[in-house]
Amino acid sequence: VKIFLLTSNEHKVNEIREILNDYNVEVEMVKGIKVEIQELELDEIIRYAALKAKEHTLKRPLFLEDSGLFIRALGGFPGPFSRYVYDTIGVRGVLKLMEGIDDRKAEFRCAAACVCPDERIIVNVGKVEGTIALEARGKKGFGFDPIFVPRGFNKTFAEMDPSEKNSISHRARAFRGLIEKYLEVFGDT
Ligand code: ITT
Ligand code: NA
Repeated sequence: VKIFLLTSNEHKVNEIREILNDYNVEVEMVKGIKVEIQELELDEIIRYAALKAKEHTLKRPLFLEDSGLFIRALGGFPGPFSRYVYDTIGVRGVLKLMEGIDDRKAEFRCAAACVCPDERIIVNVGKVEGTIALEARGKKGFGFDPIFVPRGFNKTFAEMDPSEKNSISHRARAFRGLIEKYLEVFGDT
């Protein structure tokens, strides 16, 4: 089975390729319009983006995702604004906001959507809990990976090989659930 993935982020493509490889699913990156409404819930953001993407491309099945880092002590910030915060104040800025804060709990969330061949939209959400490290560590991955320590580990996502990150990540959980739902209905087509 082959799917199209609408994103501008090559790191996402690499991770999703490896995640879906277990299902013998081939991934082709598509660059196009991913409309992002200002909403707080990622599943609402991605559902709207999928509706809009459906109007702009005929490539099916079309997958897309929205993800972000939600820090408890900051009321969930940067959450849906993660891309903007990463591009502006960056990892160092977030560490600065967390200075002197003992509650370092955070989670990564990913809402993934599929526009099916019959135009139906399926959404599936995944998350991984963890903490914000005291300093950035590691060079792998992307985005906020150097400051996120998943629960049960003492290394950051950026210190993990892709396969280790993929074994627990928000993105892997979102996409595994989504591809299973998809293949259940469209596996033979
Ligand atoms: P799209 O074209 O798919 O929208 P994007 O990078 O703009 O690509 P988002 O709007 O979903 O994607 O922004 C998510 C941001 O959250 C992303 O730019 C990272 O800064 C951060 N993020 C999401 N998942 C992450 C992960 O697995 N590791 C590190 N940072 C992540
Ligand atoms: Na984006």
